[in-house]
Parts: sequence; structure tokens; C-alpha cells
Amino acid sequence: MQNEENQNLKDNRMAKRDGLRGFIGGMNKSGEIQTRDLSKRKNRGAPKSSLTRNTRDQSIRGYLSKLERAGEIVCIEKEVDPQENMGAIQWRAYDELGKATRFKKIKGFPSWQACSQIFTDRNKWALGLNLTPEEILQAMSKKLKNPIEPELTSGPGSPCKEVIKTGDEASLLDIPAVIQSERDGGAFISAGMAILKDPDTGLRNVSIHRMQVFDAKHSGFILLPRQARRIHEKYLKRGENTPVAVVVGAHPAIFFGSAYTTSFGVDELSVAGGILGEPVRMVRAETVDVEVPADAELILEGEILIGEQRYEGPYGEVPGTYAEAEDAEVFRVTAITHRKDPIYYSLHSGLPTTCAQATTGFGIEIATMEHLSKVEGGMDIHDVRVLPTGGLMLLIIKLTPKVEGQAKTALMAALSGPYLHPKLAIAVDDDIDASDLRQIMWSMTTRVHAERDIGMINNTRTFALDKISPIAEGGGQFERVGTKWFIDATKPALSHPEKRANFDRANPKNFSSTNLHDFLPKDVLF
Ligand SMILES: Cc1cc2nc3c(=O)[nH]c(=O)nc-3n(C[C@H](O)[C@H](O)[C@H](O)COP(=O)(O)O)c2cc1C
Ligand SMILES: [Mn+2]
Repeated sequence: MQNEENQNLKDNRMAKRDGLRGFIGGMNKSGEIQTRDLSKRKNRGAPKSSLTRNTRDQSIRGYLSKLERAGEIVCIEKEVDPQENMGAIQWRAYDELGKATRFKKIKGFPSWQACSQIFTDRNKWALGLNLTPEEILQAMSKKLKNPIEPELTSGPGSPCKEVIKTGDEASLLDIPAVIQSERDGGAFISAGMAILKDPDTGLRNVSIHRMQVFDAKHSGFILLPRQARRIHEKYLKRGENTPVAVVVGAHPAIFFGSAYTTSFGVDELSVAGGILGEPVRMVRAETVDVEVPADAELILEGEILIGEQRYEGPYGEVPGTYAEAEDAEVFRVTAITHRKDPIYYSLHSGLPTTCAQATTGFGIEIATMEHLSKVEGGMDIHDVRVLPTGGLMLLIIKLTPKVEGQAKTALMAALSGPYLHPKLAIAVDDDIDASDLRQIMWSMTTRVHAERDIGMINNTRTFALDKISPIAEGGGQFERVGTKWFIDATKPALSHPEKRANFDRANPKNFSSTNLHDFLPKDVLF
């Protein structure tokens, strides 16, 4: 009995994550999932209203406090070891409890704390960005259209400069970088937001790059063919090293901005400002000509070296498999600045579910929703989900198909959206919770006639880390060509009401008006 209850509790917690909710539980009449109304819980750190939002905090600390008040984070007082067990603890805490982790005592790093798995699902992102899970995709689209430029503040007294180490004092070995997956080539600084400046225009770019710690002064620096690489190549042409400041631990809006794909020349810190509703406060770095967010936990200043490559990897990557070891760019540190009691963001990558899937995935959801709003003059799209289980390659669209074939148009558009990652797109109807794998599987068996409802597009570019897609002839390990495919698991369209009704769910009588909790014994904790 006890075991059964424990199992139920565990199932309940599981349900909060990758869409394993009760099959029909938690739905209102229209089939929309009812997410917990956080605003009704006292002192739970939920957003009050847009007018009373505190936009002054630009650190990661306010968000960690909110996670704590909302019961979304476990605090580990026992000593942990970044080389041995931090990776497993942080991963399991989310997998088994659905929670982020705060580490209070780290072996070998007495003045440091760490946090992990803090952006693993939509609820946590909503908490961090002061939005509700229901409004988040539309609200973010709007905010992304209204960037606010960062502003320079005076340096002294900035939290990120409480400790300044330059020259021999600046050592990467002083940072509690974690060995995450079993076969990782070493410890990685995994949540570094690299700020680069275009040498021609002075325009700033911010993006996240994994950095394998090689020694006190050097780390790897993986540069996929995106905007940071474009800027790095400009410095290469000039025969110069690329100056860079890497930020670890800042407000969720800043972290989101650095992981979001925008047009070349758009400053991701302006994107972050738009989300915050005020300029990001910046200070000048010590040894490179770059500005950094004043309220950050940790800054690594340095340069990406010209003409130097080192063997890097393997690394447990976002699909949940390893990126092979290969030659990669090298970063050399010139200064390290941090708070006097820094909180290191130990971002876990690798096997789902981690921040690695739920961060880029969240960006893909917003961009896909926006992209689909322009297709067929706008369709009736209710939700877009990049479920972490799919390692960024699975995308679910929830829509009401008005006419036959419309879901397939949406699916094709979704597979050629702004991001390359989605490989399998599945359309579900408006009575399905698009975050619930059980409901998705049910739709796929009961509403899919495979011959009609499945499509494949061969020989298309696929996600750089999708190892099942072969490497393009003559390309590097990140250039892949494969097959994108889609499944239309919607009901017949609104234009065929009788056929459509034929696929209605056989819901229990009065299920939406019957509240299970009214009938449960009062002393049972749920
Ligand atoms: C956790 C995480 C790790 C990432 N690691 C890398 C990396 O090592 N190399 C890389 O080129 N991109 C990496 N990315 C992707 C880029 O940071 C991301 O696509 C960014 O938006 C690119 O910025 P850009 O549009 O300015 O080029 C990572 C993203 C996340 C969320
Ligand atoms: Mn960019």
C-alpha cells in the first residue's frame, strides 16, 4: 500500500514533466490542459501582474529564490564532487523528482555554490520570465519584437567584479566545472554565454558555447557555423585572436536571449532587455574590449586563438548521444571576475531531460508559433511543443484543422521553420494536450491512417548532432543530410463535422465537472 502510494506520488511528479499527465485529467471542457494556477498560491513566487513586476533584479539569484518558494528546487547541503557525482545528482533530481538542484557545498571549491536543471520545462521558464505557461509563447513573440538596448553603468561595485583575477591568478581550474556524462572527455563549462563584437561594425553577438577545461589557462570552444563563427572568421582574416567575454549565471531573460536565433547583427542583450522590459546593465570587462552584464555570477575574459586547435570531446550532447572527439578551437583565459560568493550554473547536457533540450526547445517553440502565424494567413494553432524527449528533433503542433490538408501544410511549414533541429513533426487536434506523450501516442494510433497521414522529405539538411543522419559528402561531423517526416494525427477537419465527430474521445461521463479531490479522504496528501 505504502509502495503503491509512493508509486502514485512518483507518477504524479513524473506527470509534471515531459507530458506524462493523467490521460484526460486536468482538462477543461475545451480540452485545454489546466496548468496549476500559481497566482493563487500564497507566497509562491508567482507573477502578480505585469504592473507589479519587479524588473530590477538582473541576476540569477532572484530566479533561484522563486524556484525555492515554488518548491521547484532541492537544496543539497551534503558535500558533492564535480568530478564524481554532481552530474548524476543534478540529472536524477529532475528525472526522479521533477526539480532543479542547488548545491551548497562543493568539494574543493569552498566559496562556491552551484545550481542545475533550472530551465527544464515550460513552467520553470514561465516562472523565470514572469509569465504564465498559457500566455508564454505569444507574450514572448511580442517581447522579441521590442528589443531594448543595454546600458553601460559605472564599473566599481558591480557584483560581477567583486573578485578580479588577472595574469597568473586567473585559472580555469578554480571553477567547479562538472564531468556530466560517463564518456565526457573532461569537465566542461557548459552554460557560458560568449559575448563577441563584430570587428567591422562593433555590433555585439551573444551565444552559448561548450568549453572543455584543458588546463588552467585553456579550454575548448565549439563554434558551429553560426554567427559567432562568422565573427571569429573576420578576426582570422585580420590575423587576430578573437576577444571574448564568457558570462556564466545571469537572469533567465539574458540566458534565453543568448540561446535564441535572431538575424545577424541583432544584439541578443537587446533581445534580453526587451524581455526584461528594461536595459541590461553592463560594465566594461578588464582585459578585453567587451561589455558584460553587471549582475552576472562569473565572467571569463580571454580570446579564441588564431591557428590553434586541440582535440576536444567526447561530450554528451542534446540528442542524448555523444558528439565525437575532434579538433576544436581553443580559448585562452586572460581574466576571471566573479562575485565573492558565486553561484555556478552547472548546465547539464546529454540524455533528456536537461536544460540543453528545454532551452533551445523553448526558442524553437516561440519561433515556430510565429512562423506558422504567417502560413495560410494564420491557422488556428493552439500550442507548439518541442518535447525534451525528442532531443530537439521532435515537434508537436496542436491545431484545429479547418479544411482537409491544412494540418499537413502546418507540418511542412514547421519542418522548414527558422530552426534546423525538428526532424519529426506531429500534428494533434484541439482536444489533445500537446505535452502529453500518452495522448500523442493515442492520437497516432486512433487518428492516423499511415498511408495517407505520414509524409517524408528525403535528402534535407538535418540537425548537426543528429547522428543517424549521414554526414554530407565532403562535410564535417556537423553537416548532415537526412529525412524529415511528419505525422498528421488530427481528426478530420471542421469542414467535415460528421466525420470529425466520429473520432471524439469517449470521455467518462461528467469527467470535467467531477472533481476527484471532492471524493478523496481528507488526510491523504496530494
Ligand atoms: C546549452 C547550450 C549549449 C550550446 N552549445 C553550443 C556550442 O558548443 N557551440 C555552438 O556553436 N552552439 C552551441 N549552442 C547553440 C548556440 O548557442 C545558439 O544557437 C545561439 O543562439 C547561437 O547564436 P547566434 O544566432 O548568435 O549564432 C548551444 C546552445 C545551448 C542552449
Ligand atoms: Mn546572434
